[in-house]
Amino acid sequence: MFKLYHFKKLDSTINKAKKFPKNCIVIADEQTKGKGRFKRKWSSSKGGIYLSIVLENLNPQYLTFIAAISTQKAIKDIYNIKTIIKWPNDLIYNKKKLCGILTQTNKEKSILGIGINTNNKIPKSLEKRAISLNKIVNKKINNKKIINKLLNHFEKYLKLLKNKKYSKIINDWKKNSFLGSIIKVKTINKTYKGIAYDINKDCFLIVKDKKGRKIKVIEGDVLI
Ligand code: BT5
Repeated sequence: MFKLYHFKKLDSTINKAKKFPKNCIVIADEQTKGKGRFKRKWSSSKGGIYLSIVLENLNPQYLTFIAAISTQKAIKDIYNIKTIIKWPNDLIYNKKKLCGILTQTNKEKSILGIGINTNNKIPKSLEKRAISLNKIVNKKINNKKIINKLLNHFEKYLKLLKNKKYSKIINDWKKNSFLGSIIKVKTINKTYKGIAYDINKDCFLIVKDKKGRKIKVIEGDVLI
Protein backbone atom coordinates (compact mmCIF):
# COMPACT_ATOMS: atom_id res chain seq x y z
CA MET A 1 0.00 0.00 0.00
CA PHE A 2 2.80 2.45 0.85
CA LYS A 3 5.60 3.54 -1.46
CA LEU A 4 8.93 3.89 0.32
CA TYR A 5 11.56 6.50 -0.54
CA HIS A 6 14.93 6.08 1.11
CA PHE A 7 17.51 8.86 1.55
CA LYS A 8 20.96 8.81 3.13
CA LYS A 9 20.70 12.25 4.71
CA LEU A 10 17.88 14.79 5.02
CA ASP A 11 17.27 17.85 7.15
CA SER A 12 13.98 16.30 8.30
CA THR A 13 11.88 13.54 6.75
CA ILE A 14 8.82 15.66 7.63
CA ASN A 15 10.03 18.52 5.42
CA LYS A 16 10.73 16.12 2.56
CA ALA A 17 7.44 14.24 3.01
CA LYS A 18 5.51 17.50 2.49
CA LYS A 19 6.57 17.33 -1.17
CA PHE A 20 5.28 13.79 -1.65
CA PRO A 21 1.75 12.55 -2.40
CA LYS A 22 -0.38 10.49 -0.05
CA ASN A 23 0.68 6.96 0.86
CA CYS A 24 4.39 7.67 0.41
CA ILE A 25 6.89 7.13 3.18
CA VAL A 26 10.12 9.09 3.41
CA ILE A 27 12.94 7.38 5.30
CA ALA A 28 16.37 8.78 6.12
CA ASP A 29 19.48 7.20 7.63
CA GLU A 30 20.14 10.46 9.42
CA GLN A 31 18.55 13.89 9.85
CA THR A 32 20.46 17.13 10.28
CA LYS A 33 17.45 19.07 11.61
CA GLY A 34 15.17 16.45 13.16
CA LYS A 35 12.10 18.06 14.70
CA GLY A 36 10.28 17.47 17.96
CA ARG A 37 7.10 19.14 19.19
CA PHE A 38 7.02 22.86 20.00
CA LYS A 39 10.06 23.56 17.79
CA ARG A 40 12.25 21.23 19.79
CA LYS A 41 15.03 19.21 18.21
CA TRP A 42 15.11 15.47 17.62
CA SER A 43 18.63 14.06 17.80
CA SER A 44 18.91 12.01 14.59
CA SER A 45 22.41 10.63 14.10
CA LYS A 46 23.15 7.74 11.76
CA GLY A 47 21.79 4.34 12.72
CA GLY A 48 18.34 5.25 14.00
CA ILE A 49 14.96 5.03 12.27
CA TYR A 50 13.60 8.32 10.97
CA LEU A 51 10.50 8.11 8.83
CA SER A 52 7.51 10.18 7.83
CA ILE A 53 4.28 8.83 6.37
CA VAL A 54 2.10 10.97 4.10
CA LEU A 55 -1.61 10.34 4.62
CA GLU A 56 -4.95 11.94 3.90
CA ASN A 57 -6.12 14.42 6.52
CA LEU A 58 -6.87 12.33 9.61
CA ASN A 59 -7.21 13.07 13.31
CA PRO A 60 -3.62 13.82 14.46
CA GLN A 61 -4.17 12.53 18.00
CA TYR A 62 -5.40 9.19 16.73
CA LEU A 63 -2.58 8.99 14.19
CA THR A 64 -0.07 9.54 16.98
CA PHE A 65 -1.80 6.83 19.00
CA ILE A 66 -1.77 4.22 16.24
CA ALA A 67 1.87 5.00 15.45
CA ALA A 68 2.78 4.41 19.10
CA ILE A 69 0.86 1.11 19.28
CA SER A 70 2.38 -0.11 15.99
CA THR A 71 5.94 0.76 17.02
CA GLN A 72 5.45 -0.78 20.44
CA LYS A 73 4.15 -4.01 18.88
CA ALA A 74 6.97 -4.17 16.31
CA ILE A 75 9.63 -3.88 19.02
CA LYS A 76 7.86 -6.50 21.14
CA ASP A 77 7.40 -8.91 18.22
CA ILE A 78 11.02 -8.79 17.07
CA TYR A 79 13.05 -8.19 20.23
CA ASN A 80 10.59 -9.20 22.94
CA ILE A 81 11.15 -5.86 24.64
CA LYS A 82 8.24 -4.43 26.56
CA THR A 83 7.88 -0.68 26.33
CA ILE A 84 5.34 1.69 27.79
CA ILE A 85 3.41 4.31 25.87
CA LYS A 86 3.54 7.68 27.55
CA TRP A 87 0.97 10.24 26.55
CA PRO A 88 0.93 11.85 24.13
CA ASN A 89 3.75 10.70 21.85
CA ASP A 90 6.49 8.65 23.48
CA LEU A 91 7.60 5.06 23.86
CA ILE A 92 9.49 4.59 27.08
CA TYR A 93 11.81 1.88 28.34
CA ASN A 94 13.03 2.05 31.93
CA LYS A 95 11.88 5.67 32.18
CA LYS A 96 13.94 6.59 29.09
CA LYS A 97 12.59 7.68 25.73
CA LEU A 98 13.07 5.17 22.93
CA CYS A 99 10.73 6.64 20.34
CA GLY A 100 9.08 9.98 19.65
CA ILE A 101 6.20 10.78 17.30
CA LEU A 102 5.25 14.04 15.66
CA THR A 103 2.07 14.48 13.62
CA GLN A 104 1.33 17.53 11.50
CA THR A 105 -1.92 18.05 9.61
CA ASN A 106 -3.38 20.54 7.21
CA LYS A 107 -6.61 20.50 5.19
CA GLU A 108 -5.23 18.09 2.59
CA LYS A 109 -2.72 15.88 4.30
CA SER A 110 -1.37 14.48 7.51
CA ILE A 111 2.33 13.83 7.95
CA LEU A 112 3.20 11.34 10.63
CA GLY A 113 6.83 11.38 11.74
CA ILE A 114 8.31 8.55 13.78
CA GLY A 115 11.79 8.53 15.28
CA ILE A 116 13.12 5.35 16.91
CA ASN A 117 16.49 5.09 18.62
CA THR A 118 17.88 1.81 17.36
CA ASN A 119 21.61 1.89 16.51
CA ASN A 120 22.14 5.65 16.83
CA LYS A 121 24.34 7.11 19.50
CA ILE A 122 22.50 9.11 22.15
CA PRO A 123 24.23 12.44 22.85
CA LYS A 124 25.67 12.88 26.36
CA SER A 125 23.18 15.64 27.13
CA LEU A 126 20.27 13.20 26.63
CA GLU A 127 21.74 10.07 28.22
CA LYS A 128 19.60 10.38 31.35
CA ARG A 129 16.38 10.67 29.37
CA ALA A 130 16.93 8.68 26.19
CA ILE A 131 18.00 5.19 25.19
CA SER A 132 18.69 3.21 22.02
CA LEU A 133 17.34 -0.27 21.41
CA ASN A 134 20.82 -1.74 20.72
CA LYS A 135 21.83 -0.85 24.29
CA ILE A 136 18.82 -2.76 25.64
CA VAL A 137 19.28 -5.94 23.63
CA ASN A 138 23.07 -5.69 23.32
CA LYS A 139 23.22 -6.26 19.59
CA LYS A 140 22.86 -4.45 16.29
CA ILE A 141 19.25 -3.72 15.47
CA ASN A 142 17.73 -4.66 12.13
CA ASN A 143 16.02 -1.41 11.14
CA LYS A 144 14.44 -2.88 8.01
CA LYS A 145 12.75 -5.61 10.01
CA ILE A 146 11.37 -3.09 12.50
CA ILE A 147 10.08 -0.81 9.74
CA ASN A 148 8.34 -3.71 7.97
CA LYS A 149 6.71 -4.98 11.13
CA LEU A 150 5.73 -1.49 12.18
CA LEU A 151 4.06 -0.87 8.82
CA ASN A 152 2.19 -4.18 8.99
CA HIS A 153 0.67 -3.18 12.30
CA PHE A 154 0.15 0.39 11.14
CA GLU A 155 -1.88 -0.64 8.10
CA LYS A 156 -4.25 -2.64 10.31
CA TYR A 157 -4.70 0.24 12.74
CA LEU A 158 -5.12 2.73 9.93
CA LYS A 159 -8.05 0.65 8.67
CA LEU A 160 -9.55 0.73 12.16
CA LEU A 161 -9.10 4.49 12.26
CA LYS A 162 -10.69 5.00 8.85
CA ASN A 163 -13.58 2.75 9.96
CA LYS A 164 -13.98 4.91 13.07
CA LYS A 165 -13.19 2.06 15.48
CA TYR A 166 -12.01 4.59 18.02
CA SER A 167 -12.65 2.62 21.20
CA LYS A 168 -10.63 -0.36 19.92
CA ILE A 169 -7.69 1.99 19.27
CA ILE A 170 -7.96 3.64 22.68
CA ASN A 171 -8.22 0.25 24.41
CA ASP A 172 -5.15 -1.13 22.64
CA TRP A 173 -3.22 2.05 23.45
CA LYS A 174 -4.15 1.73 27.12
CA LYS A 175 -3.02 -1.91 27.42
CA ASN A 176 0.68 -1.11 27.75
CA SER A 177 0.58 2.52 28.72
CA PHE A 178 1.64 4.73 31.59
CA LEU A 179 -1.91 4.90 32.99
CA GLY A 180 -1.89 4.41 36.74
CA SER A 181 1.48 6.15 37.21
CA ILE A 182 1.99 9.15 39.45
CA ILE A 183 2.76 12.01 37.14
CA LYS A 184 3.38 15.68 36.69
CA VAL A 185 2.01 17.28 33.53
CA LYS A 186 3.36 20.57 32.30
CA THR A 187 1.10 22.51 29.96
CA ILE A 188 1.83 25.97 28.59
CA ASN A 189 0.07 27.65 31.51
CA LYS A 190 -0.07 25.15 34.32
CA THR A 191 1.47 22.13 36.00
CA TYR A 192 -0.75 19.36 37.33
CA LYS A 193 0.16 16.54 39.72
CA GLY A 194 -1.75 13.32 40.19
CA ILE A 195 -2.46 9.92 38.74
CA ALA A 196 -2.58 9.32 35.01
CA TYR A 197 -6.20 8.23 35.30
CA ASP A 198 -7.63 7.75 31.83
CA ILE A 199 -7.70 8.71 28.17
CA ASN A 200 -10.96 10.07 26.79
CA LYS A 201 -12.47 9.53 23.34
CA ASP A 202 -10.58 12.55 21.96
CA CYS A 203 -7.25 11.04 23.10
CA PHE A 204 -6.94 13.66 25.84
CA LEU A 205 -5.40 12.74 29.17
CA ILE A 206 -7.45 12.68 32.36
CA VAL A 207 -5.40 13.34 35.49
CA LYS A 208 -6.89 12.65 38.91
CA ASP A 209 -5.41 14.95 41.55
CA LYS A 210 -5.04 14.48 45.33
CA LYS A 211 -8.53 15.84 45.97
CA GLY A 212 -10.04 13.37 43.52
CA ARG A 213 -10.71 16.02 40.91
CA LYS A 214 -10.46 14.86 37.31
CA ILE A 215 -8.62 17.26 35.04
CA LYS A 216 -8.66 17.03 31.27
CA VAL A 217 -5.29 17.80 29.66
CA ILE A 218 -5.20 18.59 25.94
CA GLU A 219 -1.49 19.07 25.41
CA GLY A 220 1.65 19.00 27.46
CA ASP A 221 4.66 17.08 28.68
CA VAL A 222 4.39 14.28 31.19
CA LEU A 223 6.96 13.44 33.82
CA ILE A 224 6.54 10.06 35.53
C1 BT5 B 1 9.05 14.19 19.85
O1 BT5 B 1 8.99 15.49 20.27
O2 BT5 B 1 9.24 13.24 20.56
C2 BT5 B 1 8.84 14.01 18.35
C3 BT5 B 1 9.99 13.33 17.68
C4 BT5 B 1 9.70 13.03 16.24
C5 BT5 B 1 10.92 12.63 15.50
C6 BT5 B 1 10.60 12.16 14.10
S1 BT5 B 1 11.97 11.48 13.27
C7 BT5 B 1 11.12 11.44 11.79
C8 BT5 B 1 10.34 12.74 11.71
N1 BT5 B 1 11.18 13.79 11.16
C9 BT5 B 1 11.40 14.76 12.05
O3 BT5 B 1 12.09 15.79 11.83
N2 BT5 B 1 10.78 14.47 13.22
C10 BT5 B 1 10.06 13.22 13.14
P1 BT5 B 1 8.99 15.95 21.80
O4 BT5 B 1 7.97 15.20 22.57
O5 BT5 B 1 8.89 17.43 21.75
O6 BT5 B 1 10.40 15.51 22.32
C11 BT5 B 1 11.55 16.24 21.99
C12 BT5 B 1 12.50 16.14 23.15
O7 BT5 B 1 12.98 14.79 23.28
C13 BT5 B 1 13.76 16.98 23.00
O8 BT5 B 1 13.55 18.27 23.49
C14 BT5 B 1 14.78 16.21 23.82
O9 BT5 B 1 14.65 16.48 25.20
C15 BT5 B 1 14.35 14.76 23.63
N3 BT5 B 1 15.07 14.12 22.52
C16 BT5 B 1 15.67 14.66 21.43
N4 BT5 B 1 16.18 13.73 20.65
C17 BT5 B 1 15.91 12.53 21.23
C18 BT5 B 1 16.16 11.19 20.87
N5 BT5 B 1 16.79 10.84 19.76
N6 BT5 B 1 15.71 10.23 21.74
C19 BT5 B 1 15.07 10.53 22.86
N7 BT5 B 1 14.79 11.78 23.24
C20 BT5 B 1 15.20 12.78 22.43
